[in-house]
Amino acid sequence: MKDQTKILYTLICILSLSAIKAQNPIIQNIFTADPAPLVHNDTLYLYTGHDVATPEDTNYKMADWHVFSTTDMKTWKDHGALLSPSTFAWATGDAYAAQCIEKNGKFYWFVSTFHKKDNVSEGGAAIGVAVSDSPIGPFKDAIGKALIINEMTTDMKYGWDDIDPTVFIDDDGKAYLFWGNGSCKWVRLKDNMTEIDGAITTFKPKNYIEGPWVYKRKEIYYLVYASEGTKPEMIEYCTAKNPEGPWTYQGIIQENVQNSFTTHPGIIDYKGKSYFFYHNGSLPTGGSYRRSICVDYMYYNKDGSIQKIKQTTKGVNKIK
Ligand code: FUB
Repeated sequence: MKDQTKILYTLICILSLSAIKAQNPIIQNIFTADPAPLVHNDTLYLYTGHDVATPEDTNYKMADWHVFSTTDMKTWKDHGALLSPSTFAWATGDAYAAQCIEKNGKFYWFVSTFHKKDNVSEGGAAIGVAVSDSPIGPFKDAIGKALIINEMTTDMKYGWDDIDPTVFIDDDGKAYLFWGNGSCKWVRLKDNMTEIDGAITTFKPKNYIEGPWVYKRKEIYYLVYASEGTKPEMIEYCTAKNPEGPWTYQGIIQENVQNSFTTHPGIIDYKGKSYFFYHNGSLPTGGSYRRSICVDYMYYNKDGSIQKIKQTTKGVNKIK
């Protein structure tokens, strides 16, 4: 290559890589976890959890759920804390993983938090749903009670297995709720998105821990989840020809992340590219309870299998 061509080639490489590499973690003003992307009207909205634990804390402290948006995958607008467990009169405790999905012009934000001990539940993790006419709220409790309570599933003998909801609407309009720690559970949702329709099914994909994300691409259904990995979590996946299964294990798509025991997938196509959102603990003073959301490109092989994610987090010097 001539010198000038070499310089031009190097410049093109630097520019194309910096688009995403430069910004991981993408949110640097607060600690965020459990990313859930949604595309609406050419804008990508990112629904997140919010870690407020101190560096000394040894468990989660998650105050509320935030929304960010972008139209260029580089600049992120912070819409603030648009929902918290206090929105739900029946809830108490932390704002665990959540996902917002649109149906017929309404936005349904499925959240995991904890149920008060009362005449409905003995307590434990529960799933609620908030609704709004806009992706950025205002959101209110859609049903005034939890959609899923701990007592509805009994295969896991602890109280925090009913977490991490993901909702998928198939091409025929049928909606499915998947969730769970320790085992993956699913149930059909009625057209109103606020009632379950039928019995809950429980199953255990290979190495499954939590954080399911279900979607369809080119006739293949994908179930991506946080897995046992080498104990800090990894991300593995299954595929199926039907959202009701059976699911076939396909392998690992993301290895351990920097400085966090958990990680959590959020997958979406936007403006012709596929994106993989996840969290790690790479901000200064970060860690397993002070996490940060990152995004990297996702690539599929011709047969629909997913290539390993190349994590481009570099870490930053200070929380901005
Ligand atoms: O953020 C709290 C919990 O950690 C989530 O519900 C899990 O998926 C894990 O990320």
